[in-house]
Amino acid sequence: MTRIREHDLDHALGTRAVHAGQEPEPLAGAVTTPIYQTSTYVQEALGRHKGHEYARVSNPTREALERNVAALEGGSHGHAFASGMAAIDAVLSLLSAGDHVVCGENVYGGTHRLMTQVRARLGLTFSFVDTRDLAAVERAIGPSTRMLFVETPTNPMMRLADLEALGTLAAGRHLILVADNTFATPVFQRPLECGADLVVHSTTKYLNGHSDMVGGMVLTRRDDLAEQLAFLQKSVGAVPGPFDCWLALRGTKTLAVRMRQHDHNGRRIAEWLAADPRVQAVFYPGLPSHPQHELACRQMSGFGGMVSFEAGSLERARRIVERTRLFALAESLGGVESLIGHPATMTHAAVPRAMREAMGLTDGVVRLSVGIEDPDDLVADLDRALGD
Ligand code: P1T
Repeated sequence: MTRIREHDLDHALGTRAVHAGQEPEPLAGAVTTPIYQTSTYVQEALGRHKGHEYARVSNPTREALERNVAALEGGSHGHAFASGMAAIDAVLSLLSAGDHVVCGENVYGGTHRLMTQVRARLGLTFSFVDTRDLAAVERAIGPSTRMLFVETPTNPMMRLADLEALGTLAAGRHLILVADNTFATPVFQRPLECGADLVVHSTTKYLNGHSDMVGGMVLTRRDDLAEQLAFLQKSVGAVPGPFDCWLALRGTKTLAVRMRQHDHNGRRIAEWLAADPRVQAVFYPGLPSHPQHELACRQMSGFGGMVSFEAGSLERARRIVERTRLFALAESLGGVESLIGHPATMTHAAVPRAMREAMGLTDGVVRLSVGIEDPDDLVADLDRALGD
């Protein structure tokens, strides 16, 4: 179980990003945490060792990452997993057959697939609701409900859930509130401070930031949940290798500065798209026209680089995603380079069409992961792609 040290929380977020969880390495004084590329650790005598026995259970590089991201989220414990999906699966493994989960209807397609096509077979039950609507969430809670799982902003419709209100609701009903903070990152939103019990991340995205590894994290302030997660981490074994942890740790050092540029570019592109008659609607919480803009300003300190828009039809969407040059047509998000995607056929293809359409995720929705390039170049790229 990786717990942060008191001094990991000493400083502001930008400083924590660079330093938290890491000490100069004692052997040679390397300022960068080494990659402890080992599967096991020598024991001096039976039961006597330096705190590590086997690398599925613990690894110093992994622990540095776990402490670092826990400190960024204002948590006390971090657990790293081999992917965002493995992190979410560990969270669901806290439950038992017969337990019920209330989940946001608009979550990443892979999260919906894991719940409905894997975990449901093993005895969990799920209700998918619009988590913008507190009354709908309350109505979905039944006697066997144990967990409330939300994304905010949601992927890809950029809808928000009121974390403080949900935190109060979850505490009153003894539910575990889980927030997927992949889109906002701890730079702009810290769900644990609003009452969430667990934060999950796909570290593949902004935390790593360079599109060169796959990973996931779970962060918490609760000792009881941290203990269970550590047990699951070693028992199931869906752990990341030390090199991927090292890449993610290198990524988090620049998280605060990268997010500033993602946010700057995201706002610029959202405003530009909103003013363009070729675009039917723009989904971005930083726009005053976003129906939850007021909540966004209260709950988030920035809005980031994820922007979705309605192009009008599958044909229009296809034309746009195939014509951009800087925005690469690809799954994933959160890297320094801009990506463009078509959720209905890519990230959310596993979600039934009727459910997609009910939440406005039509075949015309295009999703942008706005990178940190010069925003003038990004606008010019989109302008050309939207043209006839
Ligand atoms: O890809 P992985 O690291 O396993 O993370 C899954 C995941 C979890 N949560 C959110 C909000 C996500 O967006 C993702 C992965 N999403 C994409 C690959 C995507 O393009 O949306």
